[in-house]
Amino acid sequence: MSRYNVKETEAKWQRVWEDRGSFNVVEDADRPKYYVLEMFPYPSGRIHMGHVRNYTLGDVVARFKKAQGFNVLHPMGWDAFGLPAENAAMENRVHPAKWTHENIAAMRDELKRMGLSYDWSREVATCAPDYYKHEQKMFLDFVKHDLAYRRESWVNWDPVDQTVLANEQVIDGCGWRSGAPVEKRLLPQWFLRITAYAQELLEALGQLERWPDHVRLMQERWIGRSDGARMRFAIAGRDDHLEVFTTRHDTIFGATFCAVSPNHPLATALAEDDAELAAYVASCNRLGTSEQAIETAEKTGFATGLEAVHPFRDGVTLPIFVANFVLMEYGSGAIFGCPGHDQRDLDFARKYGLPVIPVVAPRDADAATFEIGDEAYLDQSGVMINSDFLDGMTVEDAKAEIAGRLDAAGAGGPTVSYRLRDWGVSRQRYWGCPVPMINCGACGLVPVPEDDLPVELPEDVDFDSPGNPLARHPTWRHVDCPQCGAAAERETDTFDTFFESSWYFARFCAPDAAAAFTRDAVDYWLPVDQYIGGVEHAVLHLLYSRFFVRALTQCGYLDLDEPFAGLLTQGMVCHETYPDPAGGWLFPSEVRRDENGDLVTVDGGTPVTPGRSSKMSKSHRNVVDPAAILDTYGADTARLFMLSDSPPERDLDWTEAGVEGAWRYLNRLWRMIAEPRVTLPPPGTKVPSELNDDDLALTRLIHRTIAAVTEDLRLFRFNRAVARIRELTNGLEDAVANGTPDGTVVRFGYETTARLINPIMPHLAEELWQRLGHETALVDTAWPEAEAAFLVEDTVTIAVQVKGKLRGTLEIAKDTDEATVRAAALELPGVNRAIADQEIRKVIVVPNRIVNVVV
Ligand code: ANZ
Ligand code: ZN
Repeated sequence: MSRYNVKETEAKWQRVWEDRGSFNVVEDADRPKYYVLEMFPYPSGRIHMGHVRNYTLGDVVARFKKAQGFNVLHPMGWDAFGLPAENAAMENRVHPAKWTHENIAAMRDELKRMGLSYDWSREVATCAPDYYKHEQKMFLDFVKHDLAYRRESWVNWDPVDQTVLANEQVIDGCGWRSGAPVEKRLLPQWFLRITAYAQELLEALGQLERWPDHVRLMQERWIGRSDGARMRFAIAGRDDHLEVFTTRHDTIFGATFCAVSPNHPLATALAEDDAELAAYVASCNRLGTSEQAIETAEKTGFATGLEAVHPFRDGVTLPIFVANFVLMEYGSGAIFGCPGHDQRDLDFARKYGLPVIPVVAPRDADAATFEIGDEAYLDQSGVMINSDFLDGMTVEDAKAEIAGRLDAAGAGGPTVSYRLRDWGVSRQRYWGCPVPMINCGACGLVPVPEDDLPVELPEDVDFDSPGNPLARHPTWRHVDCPQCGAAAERETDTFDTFFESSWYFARFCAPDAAAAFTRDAVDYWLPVDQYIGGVEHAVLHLLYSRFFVRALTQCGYLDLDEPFAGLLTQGMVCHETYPDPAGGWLFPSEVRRDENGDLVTVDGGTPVTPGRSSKMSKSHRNVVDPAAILDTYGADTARLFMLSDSPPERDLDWTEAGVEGAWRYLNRLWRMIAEPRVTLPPPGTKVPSELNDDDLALTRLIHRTIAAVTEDLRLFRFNRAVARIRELTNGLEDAVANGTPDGTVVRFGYETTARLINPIMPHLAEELWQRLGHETALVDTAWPEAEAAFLVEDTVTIAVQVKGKLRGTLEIAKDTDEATVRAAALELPGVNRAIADQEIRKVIVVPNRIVNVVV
């Protein structure tokens, strides 16, 4: 018996595919296109199991669609800018470019060993000037179209990494990488005007039918549309007013205070002459701007001494506070507080001794005695009370009434606010795309002329001191102003790396084009038909990309509605954890099973009690290195295991036993087909039209498997597809072991198996196909098709009723004639008993379904 030589076989087929350029594609108007894309990786140095799962899923889709006749674009590249390269530079004294390129080379090798069907000729790395120069031009176009701008802005400042953090990079008030408490700073920052598309980004979610609901919901929440009203309060004794945003204008008669954000212009102005207020504002600003930081902090306020004039109650004024819970970047940065109907306002009112006036009461409550205790009354189904002309109205009607009156008085009116903010893209780091702008003392901000692009990163930088190496570089930033020729300085900020990943999918359509995109190519390939990646990108990356296709369409680069027509978010790869008896955690490779099957440490043999399974992570050490799996079992086993255990959206538990199971199955297939126990007729021999019962049943099983696997793959039910193929394997093995099946049927079964496993285990499939005597590689062979004639169910189950009551069932050949069905039904013992000696008046036969005997 020859053994299946995984290493040689996998390397051999990878060479064949590469030599033939099997996965290199060009536009072809005569064939339907299919663009499948996995989220490209950050070149950290090694691929991890999350990558293996992600790329395996994509590869199955790509190979399946290719076999089905689609012109499949399946590219791969590198999201190559970012902080880790700079940190490596600081820790290991290696240049970020060198570190990145070495990592890319190592990871590319690993991906190639997985046998992934990429068109490697399209590989891009976002850190290449040839890539980022297009992004610099896009940015200049965004500036021209008012989609990019600079303004002073409060930012989250990480004092250790010396950089601005996006709100989502602040976790529990600390920097996501450094863990240091985040501070607030006011800095000039570049922004992309994503808010210009807030409504469109929200509405278009409805058309993304092939996106998971939970991702659409997350985006909807992130955009956060609120329908409310603007309301203007005069400030008593001053020629000035305060504008607030509210979604509960119905409660205006319950307002007992107003509050502004610590960074509201009013607070800033007052703080100039009020040291105590200035100190309060400064203490708020130390907190960080993230909503989470603000939400978890204790709610405090500072009474300004100013009073706001109630717009509907004569002679009533409300104290104006500066309060730490009012966000400058939402609504208008100011609110009116209604303690009766907002918990936060209630807590605030109790703390500062402010009145609480209920203005909405349950329908059955007595308006005169209804009171608010420790909990605000949030229900909006009650009636208005204590509210003058609103009394007795529903909340909804009261809102409309107030909005109308505000509008008529020129004091506000209905408005919409979004939680979505403009996207701050400035980062004070070296390893990113330079912002192509120049600061001139005379001309102000001057764009770098397009002919001077790209603005390349200098290579000679030092990482010995914290902060931005670009700002410290002795010469790089000094340039002549392109407008007036005077000495000027370059912008030293670089872009957020989400900038590069917002358009890479379009660059893959023509990665060598002189311009960012080739219109014919993007028009042909886009949108991406199927995008696959982790749910951690459900909001930012996907929303930014959706914004980008709109912005790029507006600037004339593309003509596209949405970047990704279909989205699959894969679950995590998990593994048991192993607490180290000596403290900390053990790697799976550091434990083994002893003679009794108990877990012990590899050195020492100390017993280990396994902990819960959780996402593979360095901190828990519950990681398995894909390279080791590829060395031991090869790519096909890893791929098979990734697919067979759970549906792609679910988490998957990586177990040694599971991998071994996959390995055994692979070898079983090899033995069954490469060393057949029956003599197979030559390839191309047809299955005869007359078959005995056993051969007919086997033929049917083969066709049914083709149909089912095709449907499962279409719907990404990969685990079910694997289960079906395994059933076919069992059927084929049984037939050969226990009978004398026709050789043509067996060949048909083996060939079908090879073709069906091809997207999953492509190396083994090619090898088996070749052993079966085929000269054309499987990669160039069409997907098998089931013949409808073999799919029909051969028997049906018919219910037999007497006077409407079920008395028995009949297993009978499908489409049996009525007389036969009737006779068989009347012979059933249960039916006989029910009829007894009554007279049969009628027998109704519904073909293939039911028989009803009327007595
Ligand atoms: C008065 C009021 C009375 C409110 C009441 C609520 C209940 P959503 O639904 O999330 O949009 N608000 C407005 N601007 C704010 C800001 N910049 N920072 C903090 N809070 C702000 O929330 C809208 C509500 O949040 C608004 O409605 C406002 O308080 C508050 F019984 O106005 B409301
Ligand atoms: Zn100038």
